[in-house]
Amino acid sequence: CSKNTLSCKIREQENIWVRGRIHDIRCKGSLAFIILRHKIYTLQCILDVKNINNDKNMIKWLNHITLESIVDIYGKLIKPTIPIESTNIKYEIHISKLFCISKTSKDLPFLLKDANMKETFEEGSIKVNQDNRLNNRCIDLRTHANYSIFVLQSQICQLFREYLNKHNFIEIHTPKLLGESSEGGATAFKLNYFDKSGYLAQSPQLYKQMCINAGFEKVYEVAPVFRAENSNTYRHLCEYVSLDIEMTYKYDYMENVYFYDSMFQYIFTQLSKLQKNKMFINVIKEQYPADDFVWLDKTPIFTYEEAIKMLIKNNKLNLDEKDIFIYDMSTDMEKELGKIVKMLYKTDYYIIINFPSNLRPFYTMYDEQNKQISHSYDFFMRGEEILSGAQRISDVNILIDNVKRFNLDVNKLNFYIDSFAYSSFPHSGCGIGLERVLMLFLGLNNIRKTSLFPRDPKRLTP
Ligand code: ATP
Ligand code: AMO
Repeated sequence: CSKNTLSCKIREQENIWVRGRIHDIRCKGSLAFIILRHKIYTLQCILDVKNINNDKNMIKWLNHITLESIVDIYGKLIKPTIPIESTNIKYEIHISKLFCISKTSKDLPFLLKDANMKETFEEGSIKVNQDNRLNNRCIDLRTHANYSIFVLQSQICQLFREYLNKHNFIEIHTPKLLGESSEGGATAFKLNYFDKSGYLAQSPQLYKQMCINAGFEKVYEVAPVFRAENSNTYRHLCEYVSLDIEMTYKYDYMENVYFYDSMFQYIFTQLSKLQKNKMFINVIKEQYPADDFVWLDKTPIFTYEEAIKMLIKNNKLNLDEKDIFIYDMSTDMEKELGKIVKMLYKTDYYIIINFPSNLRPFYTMYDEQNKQISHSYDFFMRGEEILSGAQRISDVNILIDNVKRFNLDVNKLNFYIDSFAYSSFPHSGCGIGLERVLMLFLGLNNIRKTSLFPRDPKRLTP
């Protein structure tokens, strides 16, 4: 194996070369103790002037070397005779040569050992506040937890692609510069597009459906979407990565709901059962302790009506049953429901179907027996929405009626509506917030922790 990283497997007493950052350094007499860090690994390296021709200048030089500088260290790998207390260090290197290959030339905004500290609810446990971290995200991303978070984020995308590719989906890339907003005007970012105005895509909704109308049958996309959510909540971003699916069905849209569910079952299982992922999850939990995410082999599915009745029965909501379909479940109520489901079913993951039609977007199909009810669904993790979707209206006349009912301009949506006029397969789809899935899987308290360079109303850099 390559010997230039801290993660390679090497034998004791072997001469090795490692490259990493100086995490910490302590000079004492003729000895220097360096903690070298790379990704999630740390290694103690000891410099004893006896091993370098008694050259004390080396210790003087080391006293001036700045934290986070990158060094190459050559030496022998030794198992310490006395365990190094309160660390997970199992080996150390006795240094024979050391070269600085990139020096930190600016004062650090915070120390990495502080940024790596465990965060609990106890006062004073947060050594580096979130703004300081995000203002200096490039340094913040060096922590063990952050490295692990983004390895897992990459894993989720890979598993999502893997599952869908296995089922013969096509990966598509829809435009992000649009002439018309895809989810209604309120949360669309407007922009100048030469002599016209345009919008940043809030979702690939209209385009993924047009791909179905083109006959693609099953499509998915992994791409950023933009929402002008002018509120600084812990779970909304102005730009997030949307995992979108659109697919046809044979008889009933519920076929697709079961398919999305089996995809999540696959993602959760691979995320938590694979040994390499377990290691990253443990590293994250060391910094951000949280209960394990639990789910059942058979996911509970409730109708909106059943969900509201559960809240009423458990005295969380005071509502007349006749008003269920004019009631919009708030985020707080969703969380209460999450607690009830956890108590009764011992799961953090469940599905709600059949939301009131008036709460869903214009392209959502309603139940022909009862138009108040829509053929829609949301998936929840720890009481919070991670997926939203529905059977789509595929009849062009119903679609035009609905566009009008939502006070939208038919002319501006003609490019989309026309694709239905030339016939449309029955289909449904969903959008999934990648950062939300990861935040809730890990039980983190803020979506900014799972966004590489988060965008919120106050933050456009770095
Ligand atoms: P989701 O993104 O989960 O689909 P949404 O975009 O539909 O949610 P709402 O359901 O309207 O958003 O709101 C979800 C939650 O976000 C609210 O219950 C509230 O906690 C928070 N929120 C939304 N808008 C604001 C706001 N303007 N100020 C503060 N909090 C807000
Ligand atoms: P919706 O608007 O509900 O549906 O979004 C789908 C999922 O995206 C995530 N999400 C967000 N994540 C971070 N920051 C935000 N501001 C934010 N807003 C939404 C949530 C949510 O469940 N076109 C439909 C999907 C479809 O029907 O196919 C849509 O975009 O996890």
